[in-house]
Amino acid sequence: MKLTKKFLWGGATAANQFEGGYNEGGRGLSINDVHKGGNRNTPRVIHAHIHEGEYYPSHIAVDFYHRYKEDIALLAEMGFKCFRMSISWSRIFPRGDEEKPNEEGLRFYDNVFDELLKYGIEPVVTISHYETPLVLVQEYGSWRNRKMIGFFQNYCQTLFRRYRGKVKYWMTFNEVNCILGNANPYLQAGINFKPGENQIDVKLQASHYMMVASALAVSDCHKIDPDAKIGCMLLYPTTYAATCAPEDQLLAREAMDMTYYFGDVFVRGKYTNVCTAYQEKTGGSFTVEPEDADILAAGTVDYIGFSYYSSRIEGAHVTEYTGGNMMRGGKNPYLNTSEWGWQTDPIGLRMALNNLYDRYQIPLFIVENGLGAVDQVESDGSIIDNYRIDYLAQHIQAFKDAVEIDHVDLMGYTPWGPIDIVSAGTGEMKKRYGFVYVDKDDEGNGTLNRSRKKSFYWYKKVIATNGEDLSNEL
Ligand code: BGP
Repeated sequence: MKLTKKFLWGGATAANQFEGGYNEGGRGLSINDVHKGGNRNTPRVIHAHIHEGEYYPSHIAVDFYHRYKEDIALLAEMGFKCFRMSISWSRIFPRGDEEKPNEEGLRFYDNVFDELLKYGIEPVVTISHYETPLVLVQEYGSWRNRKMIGFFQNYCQTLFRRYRGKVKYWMTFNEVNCILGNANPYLQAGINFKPGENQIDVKLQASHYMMVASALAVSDCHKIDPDAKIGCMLLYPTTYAATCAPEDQLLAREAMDMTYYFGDVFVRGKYTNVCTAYQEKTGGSFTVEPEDADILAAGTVDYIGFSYYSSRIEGAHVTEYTGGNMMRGGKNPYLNTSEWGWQTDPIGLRMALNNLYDRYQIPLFIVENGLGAVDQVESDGSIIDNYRIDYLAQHIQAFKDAVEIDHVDLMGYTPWGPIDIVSAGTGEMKKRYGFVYVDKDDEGNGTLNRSRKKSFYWYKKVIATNGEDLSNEL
């Protein structure tokens, strides 16, 4: 099997890290607008409101809001077949609980989709990528509250009706499985734990409401636009046992339960034994309404979108841990790490594709992958990012192997941040993933001008040859 001509080559972004224009066009605030920047060693701090004089990376981000035409022209120049982006929920519903949407917000995305389609680039849209409207968090407690299902459903129906025929690929919640693994699932679920709260109950309840909301979105999407496809989005942390001790094998298998907890419900439409066993093990409890089982069963996804950056190990004697933003694990002595401590493991991507396809047998879409690195601008303005080319070439080879040798059904590949954007984990700018450099630093200074890196020309060649020529020769 070869990659087909329909293979969706592209790149991926999220509004909160890319778009900016945080107080323009009638937009309301989202959870990320009060999320300060940090760095490798200093975690990002969450404020209750905007503090005058403080720098918040999402406010301007890299200003796609005003520069979308220039940016899309650059994507088109690379030959993109698709572009993954997210819609800022509070641009469409500024508070989140209104009945009627903000027309100016809807119009902005019409303009973006029209611009993409002008070049034959398919929009791939995440409905909620790390930015719940702030009012829903502060007045309703976010996904602790069942009312969120109705607000989300209204938001989704609005999008499906408005963009019917323009958007053929949707995804519901970004990396939703990180709710269970994260100490504080602020980005995924708008939840910042209160003192004394039963955290596992809250996590299971929020997960349940989000799974019901996601299933309703799938059913509504199919009804409103039968030609569109809608998937879930999971972070996939390929996990190896630290040793061949059977106990370590068991621990490695169990470490994946938090991911399959969501995958099973999204794809199979019910809580499987993995899910009920996990609930029992954690001792958590949550409320389910009688209609929920039917909703979950009816709203199963068309494909699985997933992010893959690195793998991890699990076992009884793991003592050293890796870097990572949403999920961490044991350090693998056979792998090299990035400047942020993320392990590079292309074979782990081939494993991820095989594991997911074996288990679910529905099409897969790699919607995030890449290397966050510091780039050096040379005196002539060029940026020679061979490290990024190496990383991506190895991962592309790995997924080609999964398709060509293992016969996995893969729809496309959208590496993270094709144009440099703000880091979700640290809020930094200097952690760059792009083919296009953006002149901005960690304090928000810079012209925001765009320039092409060496990888820009390399990725253009990769797309033009449908992944046949991965060499670093240009
Ligand atoms: C994923 C998120 C993205 C993105 C990416 C890279 O977890 O879905 O939003 O940012 O990781 O991580 P970071 O930005 O922390 O380097």
